[in-house]
Amino acid sequence: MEHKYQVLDNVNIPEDVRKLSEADLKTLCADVRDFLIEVVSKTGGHLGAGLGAVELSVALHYVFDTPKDKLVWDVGHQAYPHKILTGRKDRLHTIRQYHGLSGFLKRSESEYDTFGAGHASTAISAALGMVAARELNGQRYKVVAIVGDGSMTGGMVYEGMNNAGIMKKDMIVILNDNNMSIAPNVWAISNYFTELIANPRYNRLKANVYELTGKLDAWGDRIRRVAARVEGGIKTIVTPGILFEALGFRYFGPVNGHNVSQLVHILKEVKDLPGPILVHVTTEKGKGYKPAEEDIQKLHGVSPFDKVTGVSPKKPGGPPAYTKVFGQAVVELAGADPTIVGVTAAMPDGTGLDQLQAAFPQRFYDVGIAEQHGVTFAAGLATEGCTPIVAIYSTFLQRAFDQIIHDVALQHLHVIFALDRAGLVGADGPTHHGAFDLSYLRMIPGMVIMSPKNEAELRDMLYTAVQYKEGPVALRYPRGNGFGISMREGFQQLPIGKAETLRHGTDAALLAVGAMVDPAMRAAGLLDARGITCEVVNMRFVKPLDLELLESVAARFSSVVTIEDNVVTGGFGSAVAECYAARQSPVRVKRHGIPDQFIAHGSPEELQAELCLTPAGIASVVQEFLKAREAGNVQIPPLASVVP
Ligand SMILES: Cc1ncc(C[n+]2csc(CCOP(=O)(O)OP(=O)(O)O)c2C)c(N)n1
Repeated sequence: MEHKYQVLDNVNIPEDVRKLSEADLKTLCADVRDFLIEVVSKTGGHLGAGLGAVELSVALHYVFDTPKDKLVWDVGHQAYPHKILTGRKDRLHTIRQYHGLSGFLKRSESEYDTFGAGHASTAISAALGMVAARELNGQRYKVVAIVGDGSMTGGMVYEGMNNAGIMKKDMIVILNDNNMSIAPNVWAISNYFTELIANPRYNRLKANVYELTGKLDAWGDRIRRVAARVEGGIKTIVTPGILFEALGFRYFGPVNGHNVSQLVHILKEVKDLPGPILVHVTTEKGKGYKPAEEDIQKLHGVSPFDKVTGVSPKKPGGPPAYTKVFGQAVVELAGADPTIVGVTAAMPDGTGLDQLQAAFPQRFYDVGIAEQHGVTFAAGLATEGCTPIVAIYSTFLQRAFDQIIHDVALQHLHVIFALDRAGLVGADGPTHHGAFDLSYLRMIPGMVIMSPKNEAELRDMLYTAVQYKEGPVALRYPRGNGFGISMREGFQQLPIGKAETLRHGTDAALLAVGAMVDPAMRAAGLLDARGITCEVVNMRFVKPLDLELLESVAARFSSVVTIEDNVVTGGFGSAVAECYAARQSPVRVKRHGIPDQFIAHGSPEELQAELCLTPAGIASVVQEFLKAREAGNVQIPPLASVVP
């Protein structure tokens, strides 16, 4: 750290925080905020949420005996200040980089990261599990779950609270309420809170009751219980509901989450209270950094930026992103077909459905961070003649696996799933890679799965999906930009289950899907120069497979390489291998894709290179595969050496 930070320079771990006077905490917060802006302006990463959680992070580590006491952060993108305070400030500049710190919570990274996260709404359940373990093991420590208001739109939160309310064990939930998800939050309960915060009569009464209970330490729990009843009574009179209390939580708040002394005060007060406690903390996303306060949505996640202006250097105008092409195509199709509706789970911008929202607001639904509900909601729409396009990132659709099977596919409902961010996503890492969708969708009867080789094909596939009325269709495409190829007006319907042969060859057939088609073509170019000629097929459909094509390939080639940016286990290559195995074909299949491992974070280029998914990598995999055969390698290698 070149910079001088008055208090932070002497703070490395929470023990150091706890040695500070309460007066120093304010300076520490200012230091953490400055440091966070300084580092993230260079590295890029999540900014707004962390800035809003500075005081909360400091106060929590000040009051609780971490890591013995467990802090369980939801999602994890707000945990940069927590990372700064827990021995990682000197490595913060590596965040989200290859071999650097993770942008989320990661148990293997620090003992202070008690539970891995990246997907929303998990903290209360995980914390409750720790509470149950604590009781079983006869241990004594505090467990605190910190959940954002956006994450409170996820159903798991209520499953966890309901269970906690029944178990009645000591635990604390901090509701970090900044009234924002990534986009403006769509939480019906936020109206209740707005009223709560705006209602001075209730707040005054509440403060009095709270003061009273705080001053009656000597009388212990009994008086607190009576006071709580009084407090509950007041609330029912002056607030529209007592949701959390009904779930068995004692509610405290709202507390100003940027007043560190007040936070420390209330955390000390509730720390030893029995039973489930909820502390409602109001914060501001981007707090203390003007550009982030002014454009919270944009500065949620950022690329490196100028600290003074908050502006990132303009990237050279490249080809349009898949997301944008998708969003535009949805609007065009919706213009012609009034049955089309769009469904997003808290990601209107991220999925490109914001374009539909602008053009046809009445046919756009943001259901919150509620992928499961979103899918079944779409199923309901489909039963009544709507054509729902459910746009959810590949990784988040994992949440709705049963809903896809039970509510959509089993009833043959025409729901279109648009899976953005399929394949390796890069810096967000293992919690966010879209590495599994081909596997988890392929097994579902009646599901049509396609993946475009470029952005023009994405348009045609979306059109094809809308026309195909017989059941669910999934369309998966990668993060990032297309190729900038010229796009014709209108759309072309593709024959379901038909592949496209892009070049002919004699030595091997490379069967590729989606984003892997281009590198496969380039790999074939590299192999040409080495005297190996490959046929390259853009499979287009992972389900149904083009059996005629597979038949023709088997008749002409003894070596087939499948290429996908999905795990090889149960993915596209497995589908091809299953086909050939079913008819006992002698064709040898090499499945190339993401191995059966969780892939760390890094730039897409670094990860592709590591996994041999670049043109050069694919070429070397194909060459090795052919070499083994040419050498007359009749020895059957041990399974452990060939199973990826
Ligand atoms: C299951 C799931 N769906 C979507 C997301 C994408 N996502 C990341 S953060 C976020 C908003 C979270 O809002 P909140 O919990 O209020 O935290 P804040 O950023 O406001 O601190 C969303 C939708 C996710 N992480 N997990």
